[in-house]
Order: sequence, then structure tokens, then C-alpha cells
Amino acid sequence: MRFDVITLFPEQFRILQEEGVIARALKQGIADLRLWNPRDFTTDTHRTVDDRPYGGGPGMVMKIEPLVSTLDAARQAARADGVISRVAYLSPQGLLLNQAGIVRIAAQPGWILIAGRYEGIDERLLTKYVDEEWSIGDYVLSGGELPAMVVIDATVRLLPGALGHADSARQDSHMNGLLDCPHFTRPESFRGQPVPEVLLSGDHAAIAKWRLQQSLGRTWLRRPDMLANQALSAAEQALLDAFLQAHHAAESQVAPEVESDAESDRES
Ligand code: 9WO
Repeated sequence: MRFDVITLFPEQFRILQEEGVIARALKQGIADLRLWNPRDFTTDTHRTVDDRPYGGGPGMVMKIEPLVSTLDAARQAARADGVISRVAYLSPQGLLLNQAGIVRIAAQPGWILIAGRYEGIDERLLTKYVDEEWSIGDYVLSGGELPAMVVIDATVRLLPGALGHADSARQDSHMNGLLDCPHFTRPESFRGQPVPEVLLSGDHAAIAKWRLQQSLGRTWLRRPDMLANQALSAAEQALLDAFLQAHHAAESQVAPEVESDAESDRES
């Protein structure tokens, strides 16, 4: 899998290339990351990549000519390596990505990612040259570089061989449409907080059941929107019911607490 990133700040991607799981995957050739600076594709003496917006207003807009020249060069380089890439632009106006979106991205052989700066890019680039527009969340940043890195990180770790343990990615939070279960390591008790008994039992079936129940319960409490999109099996529903019964019993024992939004949003 190949990423070609168009950015005025290629140095920012060193963090991805030098340290951690993604750096290792890149060094192993599991994924390929190339960086392209539109400033290198300018033709004027001042190497201009931005200009004032038509219609006036504050700030600057990224010029279309250097971006298209960069895009052509990146596309050709990928093509020369046998990769036909799609083009995506990172912006708050884009399609909001979730784990299913990342799985879809990982299924392509290559992506050219455009990281914008200033107030954004000339709209005519989006109209004619960009296949998809992606958002990683409803907030505005100072550029598309961090979102591009987020997408690359989330995608590369899904590729076969990227993670040490074969099952790590599959067992991740969100891969099954549920939040992750709680995790514990030694010591067995820390300042009066014990590790849940079942995790010490050695009973792998019971542990798997407890973890699924925790995942279901936490998803119901924290992210009811994720459960609304999927039907639970009878066994899962029973685990969730038991979780909620225990949760409500525990809650009614402690000092009165304001009901959470997730709970006030539904009949329980
Ligand atoms: C900057 C600005 C300044 C004054 C008035 C309006 C303004 N809008 C912007 C703006 O949206 N700048 C963007 C910065 C232009 C495209 C790249 N930038 C960006 C991408 N910010 N946030 C993202 C982003 C991308 C994906 N997911 C979440 C956020």
C-alpha cells in the first residue's frame, strides 16, 4: 500500500517515519510513504504557492497550478511503481471517517493525500482532481498534515504484518463495532483496587465472555450511537442486560449522581 502526501511541510511527517509501529511497517516495506512539496513545483522566482481569495476576505488560498503539477508528478511516480492511486483531500467539510472508513481506505493500493494550509485550496482542484474529501472530526486545525498522519497511522496498522501480534488489529477497539474492554496488568491489587477476579481465573471462555460483556456495556453507556447501527444476538443482549442490571445496582448504592446524557437519552 502506498501513500503520496502533498504538503508544504513534509518535515512534519518525520514523526511517522522515525518512531513506533508505523515507522517499522514503512521500513519493512509493508507500506510506502512519499512526500511532495508543491513549492518544488512552482515556476516563479518567489516560489509562490498561495494567493489572495477572489471576493476578498482574510487569509490566503493555495494556488491550483503548483498543486496540479505536484499531483501529476505524484500520480506518475505511483503509476511507474504499478500503483493506481485515488486522490483525497483532508478538510472539515469532508466525509467523517470512522474505523469502517479506514478499512475501506486500506483496501485501495494507493492514495494521494492533499494536506491543505491557509484557508484551503482552490475549489477547482476539488471539482476536477479530488476523488474524496475526508474529515477526522468536527474541529478546525491549522492544516491537513495531522489529519493525513492520522489516516496513514490508522490505515497502515491494519495491513498484514504491520503489528507484531497477528490478532492485535482484529481485536482492537472499534473493529467489531464495539468499544474496547478494560485492560489490567500487575500488580493484582493497587491501592485497594483489585483486578477483576475472572481475569485471574485462567478460564478463557469466561474471560472472553466478560470482555464481550464489558465492551457491550461500555458501548451502551458511552456510545449508544454505535449500538443503534447493529443488531445484537440473543446471547449478546443477555450479556448487556446483565451488565446494565449490575451497573444500575452499583450506581444506586453510591451517592446520588446526575444521570448521564447517554442514559437520559433512552428508556432504561
Ligand atoms: C482557516 C481560516 C481562517 C480564517 C477564516 C476561515 C478559515 N477557515 C480555515 C480553514 O478551514 N483552514 C483549513 C485548514 C484549510 C484546509 C486545511 N486545514 C484544515 C484541515 N483544518 N482542519 C482540517 C481538518 C481536516 C480533516 N479533519 C479535520 C480537520
